[in-house]
Amino acid sequence: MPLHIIRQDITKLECDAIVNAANNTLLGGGGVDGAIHKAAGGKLLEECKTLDGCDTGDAKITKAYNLPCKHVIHTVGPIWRGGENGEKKLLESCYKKSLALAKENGCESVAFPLISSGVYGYPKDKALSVAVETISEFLFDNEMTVYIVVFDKASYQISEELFDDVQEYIDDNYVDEKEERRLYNRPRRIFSSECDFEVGSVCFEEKLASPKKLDVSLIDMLANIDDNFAVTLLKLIDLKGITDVECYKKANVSKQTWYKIMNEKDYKPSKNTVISFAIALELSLEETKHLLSTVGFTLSKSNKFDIIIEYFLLNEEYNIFTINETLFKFDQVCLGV
Ligand code: AR6
Repeated sequence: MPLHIIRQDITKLECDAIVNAANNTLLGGGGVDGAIHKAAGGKLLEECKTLDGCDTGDAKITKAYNLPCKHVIHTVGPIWRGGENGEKKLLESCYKKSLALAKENGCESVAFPLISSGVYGYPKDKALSVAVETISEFLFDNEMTVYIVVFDKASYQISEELFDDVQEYIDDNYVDEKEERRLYNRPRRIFSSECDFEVGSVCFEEKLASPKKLDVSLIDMLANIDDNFAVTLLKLIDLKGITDVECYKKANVSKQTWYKIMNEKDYKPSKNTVISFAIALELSLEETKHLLSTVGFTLSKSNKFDIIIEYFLLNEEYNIFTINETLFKFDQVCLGV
């Protein structure tokens, strides 16, 4: 997947380049800068001394010495001074310049820490949004795997309002497996008075999901067609009027996965990939279920991941990165993995 958000020590990553949140001298410091210099060894400092420092918002590249990656890209983030002093532009520039350097140097994978979000005081949620937006924009025109490395989970915050909303939705909808079995064993008539569906599957979903009006037009158009996933996907892309590339980029799915889906007859995409496409195509809940069914998947009430996806589909929130931030916060696998 082109953009991963992971929790790791960046000095341990074996990608082509890691990015260092440095200061203008490039001569080392605390935080991630200190950790990178320590792990790379003294030769990194020797090379940094030859670089003549670095302006805020700019980036420079060195070798990685004892680190498991090949290069270190040093960038200098802005110090947070309330947000009205050009901090956002400078932070965006850090990501853009670092990605441009990575590209120039043939890097296929790059890992960023959350620049400026430590000693330099940039609020972590805002720093994360800038990182995600700037990197996604770059990935629309470039093939690269980019990691945003979040050191501690506490530093990773989706807005409190969104978190509370999703939590409430999970609480209202989550059916733990034992509880589900117990309820399913109850006599059928308890359910039949509430809806006409079969006990044990759809009934539960219809009853528990918010009764939002669903757009079923695409479902109608696809009804009774026994197409496989690739064919259904292509039809949906046409119906939505976007290009194949726009679709897989928006789904945060790699070009390789796209080619496999389209060219390997027996290739079965993961549930995660199918949902990523559903989000990219801005499908409704019903349409998503239809797409999932072409590969034999469904959404379940005993799976937090599924409930979070359902929440976003019902709320028509299709920003895959917001969804991924939320999944991460709830300890679920992110989309596009
Ligand atoms: N791996 C991944 N992320 C880390 C690691 C690690 N090993 N260590 C810290 N972080 P900071 P800044 C996270 O303070 O705010 C230095 O002294 C950390 O949790 O390293 O840009 C420089 O020399 C935080 O979210 O960088 C500069 O003087 C993020 O990395 C100044 O600090 C960035 O925190 C730069 O400050």
